[in-house]
Amino acid sequence: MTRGVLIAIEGLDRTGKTTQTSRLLERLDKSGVDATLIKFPERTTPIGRIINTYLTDKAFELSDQSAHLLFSANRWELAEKIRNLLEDGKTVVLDRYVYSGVAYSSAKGLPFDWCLSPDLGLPKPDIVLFMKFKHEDNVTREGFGEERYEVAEFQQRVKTQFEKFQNEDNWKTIYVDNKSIEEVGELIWAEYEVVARREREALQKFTKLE
Ligand code: DGP
Repeated sequence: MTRGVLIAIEGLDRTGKTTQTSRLLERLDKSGVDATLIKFPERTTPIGRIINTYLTDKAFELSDQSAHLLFSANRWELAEKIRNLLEDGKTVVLDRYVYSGVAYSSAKGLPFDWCLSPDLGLPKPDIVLFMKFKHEDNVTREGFGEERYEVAEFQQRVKTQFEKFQNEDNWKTIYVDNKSIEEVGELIWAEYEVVARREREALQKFTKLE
């Protein structure tokens, strides 16, 4: 059996990640692919509940370092589940992952490498789809909500940090400006198919060697 595909969908707040991850799940399901969606932060775990309070209650004080380590610990809470699903041949779609962890905390001024280190050892995605507005105006025009990080100026700094990953071998940028939900969905699906085909071909080669 081939290992399942691990896909992470990343991006700033309000780029449509949640809409696209659930559409991707539906399409995988219709295509007969056994897939699971995991959204980070996973707010229902013991650590996730603290993160939820941190995000929604601005009076809840936590040092930036503590907040960062909680977000990372939240990913580690789910790491074994992700690994087991992949080993069972299931595809796993992540709505945010390590890259959000590093981008949001380093945007606050914490050192980039320090931010990355607690996540080292987590399952590496086969592909990271970074949803992004090409034109900055589209970020600031979007109305942000009430949560802690939903401030346009901060989002710009997060974007700069995210872009430091753009030369990673598993990184693909999806531009969302002026595209319909369906058009963005097609771009994401095309990227998924490339990775899924690569996994199948790798398995065939391996089988031939046996
Ligand atoms: P979401 O549920 O996707 O809207 O995320 C909630 C907020 O938390 C959002 O502003 C992005 C931020 N966030 C997500 N993951 C992390 C992380 O690992 N570290 C930090 N510092 N912030 C994160």
